[in-house]
Amino acid sequence: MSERLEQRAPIVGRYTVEELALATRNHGMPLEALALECTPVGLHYTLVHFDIPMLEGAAHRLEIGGAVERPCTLTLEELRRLPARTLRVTMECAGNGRGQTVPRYPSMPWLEEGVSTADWTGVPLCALLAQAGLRASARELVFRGADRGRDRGVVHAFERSLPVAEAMREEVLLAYAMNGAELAPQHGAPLRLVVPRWYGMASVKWLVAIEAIEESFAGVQQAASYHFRAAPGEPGVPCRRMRVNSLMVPPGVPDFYTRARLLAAGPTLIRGRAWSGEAPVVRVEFAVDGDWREAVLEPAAADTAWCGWHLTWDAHPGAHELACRATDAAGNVQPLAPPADLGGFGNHAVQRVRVLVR
Ligand SMILES: Nc1nc2c(c(=O)[nH]1)N[C@H]1C(S)=C(S)[C@@H](COP(=O)(O)O)O[C@H]1N2
Ligand SMILES: [Mo]
Repeated sequence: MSERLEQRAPIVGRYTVEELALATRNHGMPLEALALECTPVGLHYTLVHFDIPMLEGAAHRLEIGGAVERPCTLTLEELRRLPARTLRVTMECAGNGRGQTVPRYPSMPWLEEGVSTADWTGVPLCALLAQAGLRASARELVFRGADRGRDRGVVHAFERSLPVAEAMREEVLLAYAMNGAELAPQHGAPLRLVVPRWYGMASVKWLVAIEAIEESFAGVQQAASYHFRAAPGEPGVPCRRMRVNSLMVPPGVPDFYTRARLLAAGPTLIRGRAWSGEAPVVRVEFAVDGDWREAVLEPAAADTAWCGWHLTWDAHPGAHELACRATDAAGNVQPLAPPADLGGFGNHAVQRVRVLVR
């Protein structure tokens, strides 16, 4: 499918006006918010492909159909009456880090801030699918958002699918609340899917329909976009679980324009967060000018959320480059350089922070 669709030409060098427009519409989490385990709604990163639909909760309907015994239409009130679950979930955009790749795919030019953690409340999807009577012949569930636009030359609604086994995981939620409040418009009000451990594109916002299908879904956002491809023409590997990654709170104070960090010499607390959608994080290392040492790992609040880490660094005067690197229980380690990827997906290379110690 990818062959037949438009592909934008890669960019080398300066950021374009189109990238700037995407970067001002969408936004990342300011890295100082890594100090908080749960990201306040206004600081949570946002990624919106088209326009934010302004939906009314009272008028909202969720349709469940396709390969189910009992197709149905649910109001938000009906969903709220079902047993709810709240989960702390770290979500990261699959394109996070794209802005640091060379050449760059023309899309949201995240540097490293397209990640956040929130408490999502809603109905486990598996309960609704059981109620609707999912047929044994069903292979995937397609989730449709209310937003529409054109990408890769095709006008479409934002739609993504999950294989039945993934959709049936008890932690997959139809969420109507975030951090204890109704969803904000930019985060999918009044109803969205939340797929813990997967990159953010799976968590369809402004959810209006779920359809069980007996084949694999061929929509643009599923079959063409969101594939790891090292070279043009490759069928690619679909982006699914978040790769192991970590970030630190940039220490000291910033220079306003360059964001370079300034700090005083002496013992300095360095702290950050680490996550992986594949397996629990088991190790975080920290480097000063390429010299690696162990950080102290803190327990995660939930296995669907990032964990904290910290250490004390005795900062010596001079210009230094700090870095952090996480490893998960499956043996995945962050690379030192971005993995080659045409779409700029899954860049989990170590974060580098330049500091000037005085
Ligand atoms: N309907 C719809 N759902 C969507 C998107 C979108 O553009 N439309 N963007 C996806 C992507 S790429 C990401 S990373 C997450 C971001 O969720 P957030 O903005 O609440 O952080 O939403 C996903 N769900
Ligand atoms: Mo994303």
